[in-house]
Amino acid sequence: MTTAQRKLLHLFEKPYESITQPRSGGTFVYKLDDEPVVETRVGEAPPTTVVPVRARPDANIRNLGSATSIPRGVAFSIFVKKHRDAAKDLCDAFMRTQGPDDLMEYAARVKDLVNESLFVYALSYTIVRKQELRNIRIPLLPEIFPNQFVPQEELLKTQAVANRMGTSETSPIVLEYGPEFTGTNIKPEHRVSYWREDYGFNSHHWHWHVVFPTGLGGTFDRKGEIFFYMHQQMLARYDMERLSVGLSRVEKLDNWRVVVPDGYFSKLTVNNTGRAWGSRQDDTLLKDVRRADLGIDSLDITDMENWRSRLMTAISQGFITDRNGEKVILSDNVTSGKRGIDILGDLVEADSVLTINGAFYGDIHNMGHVLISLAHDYNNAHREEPGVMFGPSTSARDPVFYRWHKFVDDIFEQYKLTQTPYTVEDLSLPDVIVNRASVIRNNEANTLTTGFSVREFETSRGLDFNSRVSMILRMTHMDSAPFDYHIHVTNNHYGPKEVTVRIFLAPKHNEQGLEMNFMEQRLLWSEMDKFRVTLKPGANHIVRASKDSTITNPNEFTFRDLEARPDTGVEGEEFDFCGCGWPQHLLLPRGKPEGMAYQLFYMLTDFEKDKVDQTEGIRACKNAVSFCGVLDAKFPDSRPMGFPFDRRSPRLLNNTVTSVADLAELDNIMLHDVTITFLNRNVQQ
Ligand code: CUO
Repeated sequence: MTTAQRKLLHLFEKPYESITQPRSGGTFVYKLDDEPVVETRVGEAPPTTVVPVRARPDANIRNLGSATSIPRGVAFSIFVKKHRDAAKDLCDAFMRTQGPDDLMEYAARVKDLVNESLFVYALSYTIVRKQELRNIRIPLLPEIFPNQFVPQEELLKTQAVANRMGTSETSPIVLEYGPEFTGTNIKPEHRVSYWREDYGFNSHHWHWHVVFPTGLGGTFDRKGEIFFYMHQQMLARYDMERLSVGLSRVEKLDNWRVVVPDGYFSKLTVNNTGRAWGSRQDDTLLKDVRRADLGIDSLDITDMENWRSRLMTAISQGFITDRNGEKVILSDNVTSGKRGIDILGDLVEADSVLTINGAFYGDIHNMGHVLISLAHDYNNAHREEPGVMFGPSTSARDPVFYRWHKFVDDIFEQYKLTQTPYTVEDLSLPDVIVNRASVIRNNEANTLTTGFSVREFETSRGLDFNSRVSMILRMTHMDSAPFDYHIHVTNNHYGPKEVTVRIFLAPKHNEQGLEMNFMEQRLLWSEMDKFRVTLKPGANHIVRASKDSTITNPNEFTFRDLEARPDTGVEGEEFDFCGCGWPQHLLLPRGKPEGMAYQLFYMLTDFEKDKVDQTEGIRACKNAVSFCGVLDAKFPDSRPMGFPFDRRSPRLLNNTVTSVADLAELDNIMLHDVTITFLNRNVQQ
């Protein structure tokens, strides 16, 4: 019997080809009962798995609402309202199905009617959100859309090799790619392309936007706040990479009337026909956008400036104005209702369903992506596709993404600076003392290493080309050697004490080689892990493996992994799986060949204060809760995201904290130096 996983899995395969085409090297076919079976191509194995798909009178254009309004073959983006509306209609239709077979049949019937990227987005969204599909996994994005990760020129080379192969040859065709990507070091910005163009990082960003969709409705806990926090952490980590290659921290893009100095040429294609993403020359001026063909009738830079000034007015006044003209106070010190940062996140992102007053505060973040992505052809004079900034699967490749998000983050930071600094009470944990802490790798303390590893994907899954042999993309990417945290703690309580352990990493020095004060270093602290421990009375030795980090997702599945996967019930590990998160291989920043100084910060807080009341039976996500939350449940930490670095320096016993070392004077906090050395060789474990 064909498993539910396989029945849904192959809907992700060959997104640009007809549903009737054989998949998985010709061994799998969706057989539409009103269509003949398509012959497999010369040399392919005959289908061994034929999945019947009944006619569905409900799966037609009339029932799909606006889902068919985005043409096939063009770029799709949830940053555009018209595209979001199409996504909502398709997601709603998929969500109305009952169980995997029903979804498979419905989706198979509509697949060739809707835009390919929209289809994959909506199917992924449905699998993520539907309770009964918790045991279904989504394959890695580079296998679904290799064109969004590797230039088509490279992919065509492998197809040419396949075409020349004799019928008796069986070994796979291998394409090596990375870590040198789209440009040369003539442009300093390309020094960090190994990170910006990382497959796992871009897959994570796409997946995050599937888990937290814009404007699709649904219930989410602290969605606006997590939008702020996850993107703030992307920036913190990007800045760590920049410092490690001798670049200064990213600067916000807040003047939209002067040229954008850095261009970007992705060399990627929007689909498999060779239609290229637009590119941006160095020193391009942004322009008012007139692209009705993309669903953007009119977007003026003046609109953006108005929205910005309204947002900044709201932050400085401490309240926003809702649609009825009523004041809504912005404060993070609330005991019920939404925090100010959460309201602001919904407003800035902007989520058209959750935003309190979209008509007044606008759509600044989404439209910034659009404005930048269309600077090269703002009025469709050249019939060019948008640039990669257009959508979440590709935008973070472009250096301007970080400049844009730095601007977005600055709005949030302006707000955060209005909040009362944390007090000793907020920060301390009486009778718990962190005596010492360290990280250990190969019996060595506080010396960590990074380098490269290789990951293989089958690009033949996503290409409109059936090859007898597998076409493998061997992608070289950054990686780090695993390590353990060791934390020695004394619990002076009479009984056991439940605590949350929070671990952050930041570079020790700024661009000038100087140690940073608290406020300068504040935005560089990158969350590494956050977990709960029960301390026994007296001495405790906590050991935590880096691979267990709660920001990362160690589960990346290829088509091949999922084909081999048995069908399982929705219980135990299956139920607790929450496949979203930062790529494990980018947990550590690169560091320098000669070693680079970082600091690790450990803070223990009272779990009684941190915990939130959850309804019974929620998933216990082991991974990635810090960036992805827990679906259908409350975010499992009551503190503001980014705590304790999300506000200005606290005062401790009448002394203002000037550096993080001052904060580490508290017994429940520990700070230590760590050196990260980039070895420039394979560190695969
Ligand atoms: Cu993730 Cu702008 O929100 O890219």
